[in-house]
Amino acid sequence: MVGRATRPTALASTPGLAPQPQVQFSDDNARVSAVLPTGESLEILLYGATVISWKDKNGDEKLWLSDAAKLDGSKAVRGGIPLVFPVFGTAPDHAATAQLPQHGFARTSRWEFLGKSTSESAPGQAADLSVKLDFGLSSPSLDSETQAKWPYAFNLIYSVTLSRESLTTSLVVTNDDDKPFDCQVLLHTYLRVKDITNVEITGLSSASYVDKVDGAKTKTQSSALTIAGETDRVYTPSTPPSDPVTVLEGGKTAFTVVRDNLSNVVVWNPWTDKAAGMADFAPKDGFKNMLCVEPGAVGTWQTLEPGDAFEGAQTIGIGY
Ligand code: TA6
Repeated sequence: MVGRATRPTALASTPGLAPQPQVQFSDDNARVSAVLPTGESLEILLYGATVISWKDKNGDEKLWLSDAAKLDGSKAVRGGIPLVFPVFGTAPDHAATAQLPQHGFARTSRWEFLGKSTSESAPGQAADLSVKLDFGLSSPSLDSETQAKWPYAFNLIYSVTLSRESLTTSLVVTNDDDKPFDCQVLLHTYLRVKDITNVEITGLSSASYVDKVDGAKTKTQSSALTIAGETDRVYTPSTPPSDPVTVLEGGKTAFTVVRDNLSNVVVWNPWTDKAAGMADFAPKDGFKNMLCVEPGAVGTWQTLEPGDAFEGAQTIGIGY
């Protein structure tokens, strides 16, 4: 475990080695940041282990973050990549999670930074071109009120890997209890787009979905998805998770999202009224520049027996 530091600490790298990713950890302002030798960068808040910034080699931000987002742990971050666990939304009919807040406690808990690892440069390769940052959250680190609401022994390991043209986030849930528990997992990614009215999403055709804007009716996606109003849908694609969901802007690929062991994709844009109703959503027309594409296992419950683990991941690729 990395020791408590007052000033940002640059994690050491070996002299003479190829240029290395630079990682800074600041316990005080609860952040970890990383920069690749080629310029790509990342910033993660220990509150919720929330990725709050991801920039490409040109310094262009890929994630949307509200100007009014709370970054002090007082509320889930409005933007970036909040982590949803152990319940998606609220589940009043599911006794074990009925008392938990919307989207669970992982996104509002303070995680620990467990350390970094970098890719080994292949002989002759100029530089180490990816860095993996690991974060942990386990039941003893929850406050007593939350422990009382969800009295299970668990361990979460969250790994964020920054590479040149992609970002991978993977979550491992382990049941350390002597009784089974149910959970749901989702990576609530807020992608930044230039103009939502110019966006098309492919890779969901013929997928069934629950339309939460239309009385939770179950429907089937016919063609590419465009966003022209409030959208809140839970998709269950019939295609394998390895088949990408692609976000195009003006016909050009902006993002590809590939899932691993996550059978659902939630697509969300609050549009005008919902954005106006959220105090931490700013600017109010910010919905024109964000699109949530959220891989998850939320259609049913994952039941973990004692000692069992569940792992799910996403890889977001950048289209230049
Ligand atoms: O993932 C989509 C969704 O469940 C929407 O229903 C909307 O509520 C959104 O999450 C944001 O939830 P939050 O609790 O962050 O306000």
